[in-house]
Order: sequence, then structure tokens, then C-alpha cells
Amino acid sequence: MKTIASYDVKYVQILDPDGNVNGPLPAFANDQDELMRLYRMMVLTRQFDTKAINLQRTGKLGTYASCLGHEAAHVGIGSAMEAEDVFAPMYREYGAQLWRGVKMSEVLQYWGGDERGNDFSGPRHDFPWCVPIATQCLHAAGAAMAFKLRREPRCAVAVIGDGGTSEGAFYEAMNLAGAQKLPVVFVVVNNKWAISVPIELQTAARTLAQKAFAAGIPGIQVDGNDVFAVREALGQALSRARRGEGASLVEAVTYRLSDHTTADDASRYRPPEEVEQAWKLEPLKRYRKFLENEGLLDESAEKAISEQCTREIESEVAVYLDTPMPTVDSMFDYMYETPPHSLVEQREYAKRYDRGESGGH
Ligand SMILES: Cc1ncc(C[n+]2csc(CCOP(=O)(O)OP(=O)(O)O)c2C)c(N)n1
Repeated sequence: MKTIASYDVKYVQILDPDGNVNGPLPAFANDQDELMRLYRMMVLTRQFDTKAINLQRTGKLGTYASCLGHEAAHVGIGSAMEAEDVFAPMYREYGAQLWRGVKMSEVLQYWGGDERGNDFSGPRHDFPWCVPIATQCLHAAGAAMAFKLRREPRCAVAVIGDGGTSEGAFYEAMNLAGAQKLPVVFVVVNNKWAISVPIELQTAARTLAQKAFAAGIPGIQVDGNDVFAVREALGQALSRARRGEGASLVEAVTYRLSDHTTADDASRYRPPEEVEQAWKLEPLKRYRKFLENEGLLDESAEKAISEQCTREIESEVAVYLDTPMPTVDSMFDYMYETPPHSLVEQREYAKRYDRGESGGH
């Protein structure tokens, strides 16, 4: 018997959990302003996350999916993409989206039950949040197919969770991307839990990166708490796609430090020791350490950044709270050009109970 194919899964980590450099630094690390931009966006994302949870707890937001612990993965993705690329997110990639120009007030609007938040004023061509898990991979593959047909040097990036990789849509999208050599990158943010389902129950595969090989595309695993590793791996996958060499999969290994959403209580299924251990690996601490070691960050600079982020968040929250509520019609407006009879009836029914409030959220 002979081996006719074999595959290796490579792992990339550039910054270790203590902030030490343990791999060659990527070229963008020579740009101090860029290093600080990455830090600022990670801080902004974390502070925004805390604020959004507080808004939910005080009844000002419907529900909210936290991104606590995912800052490096998300900011790494956003910073590696070009503005003209297309992002197909799931529902918690705020770090990538804020980098791309989505407004915090839009994120809040969406989670406040106002679909107008999905209509980003920034990256007009990005896809809206996608709650049916894995379908965004097909949207990204479709967009990539269009770029290829139109010979545009653009790429699509889809983000999916570990749980989402059990869905058919994920395999279908990768298969199409492999067969058609599409300019798309699938990023699996493996945060170890799909609500209460741990990764060990989700799959018998040793890595999620290896799922790429069956589709004929490269797969790589990176430390998802290391912003350098994520950005570098994404950058390489995007360059490859732009050169016409096709799709890739990047598995970013991280941990969900929060509840799945504000409607979840992770303490009911997750061992506290595991969470405690995960906090030791969290992304901001290690990046802060790196910047301090480089002489780029000290206590006063950190305080200034934090205060600036707080001001920015407060002003975005004010925009959100002052936004007049959508009309009842709005949830029916964009479904069909000619709505079916059942929806016309539902619209009339809903309007009967419209309290006509317009005072904001
Ligand atoms: C097609 C589909 N099935 C089930 C659900 C319900 N659901 C919402 S989130 C979720 C778990 C997703 O876990 P994972 O893909 O690991 O992403 P994470 O939320 O952990 O980032 C499930 C099953 C859904 N939204 N869509």
C-alpha cells in the first residue's frame, strides 16, 4: 500500500501569551502607528462590548452577542482586508467591522431590534449580520464568484464559528471555492463552544483547519489571541486569492470568555477552571505587554487611549438612544416587492397594535 496524499496542518503564533515575540515579525510591525491602531481598535472593541452588555442589562438593548476574547481574531481580520473586499460576518465580529467603518450606533441599532442597523453607512458592499449559521460562507463564495467573473481584484472573507463547521453550507461553500478557485477566505473562529456544545462533541477532527483539505484548499491554524498571527495568516491568504490562486481557510483558535449571548448563562455548562485558564491567554493583555516592551505604551498613554474610546462610545450610544424607533411597517418593507396575502394581513394586524412611539430607544 502506498500513500497518495498527505497533509500537514501548520500552526502560527508570533506573540506568546506573555507578549514575547516567538516568530519572525511581519512587515507591518515596523509601522508604529499601525501597531497603535491595532491596539486602539482592540481596546475600543472591548470597551464597546462591556457597554453593550450594560445597555442590555438596563433594558436598552434587546439582546447582544458578546465578542469578549475575540478582539485579536476580529481586529486581525479587519486590518488584513482591503476596503474594496467584501466581509460576510456572522453576528459578533465587531472588531473587524469597526475597523472597516461600521458604526457602533449601527451595531446597537441592530441588537436594539432595528433592522436599519444592518444598512451600514460605512462599507456599503459588506453583507449584513448573518444569524443562520454557515450561510454567510455561501454568500461569500457567491460574491467571490462575481469578482472572478468580472475580473475584479477583490476578495470575500467569511467568518464562521466552530459549531458552524458542522453545517452543510460550510462544506458546500468550500467545495465550490476549491473547485472554482474563488478569491475567498473562510475564517473559522474556534472559540471552543457552540453555545453549550464543546468542540470535542462537535467534531472528531483534530483541527478545523484540516477540513479545508477535502475541498482542495489550504488550511492553516493560528493562535487566535495573537493579533499578529491572525493578520499575517489572513494577509497571506488574501494575497494568494488576489494572485488568482484561489481560496483558503484560516482557523483562529481562541476562547469565548463571555456568555454566548445575553440570553445565555455559560456557568451552567462550562467549568470555571477552564474559563480561568482561558483568561491567562486573552489577547489584549499580551498585546499590551508587547507594546510596553517595545516602549510604545505606558500607563499614561494607555489611560489616554481608554478615555478617548470611552468618549467615542458614549457619543455613539447617544446617537443610538436618540434614533427614532422604526415604524411597524419597516419589518415588512424589504421582504418582497409584492408581498403575499399572508404578510399583508400580518402587516395590518401589527399596525393595529402600533403604539406610534417615536421617542428613540
Ligand atoms: C442554521 C442554524 N442552526 C441553528 C442555529 C442556532 N444557533 C445560533 S448560534 C449557534 C451556535 C453557534 O456556535 P459557533 O458556530 O461555534 O459560533 P459562536 O457563536 O460560538 O461564535 C446555534 C446552534 C442558527 N442560528 N442557525
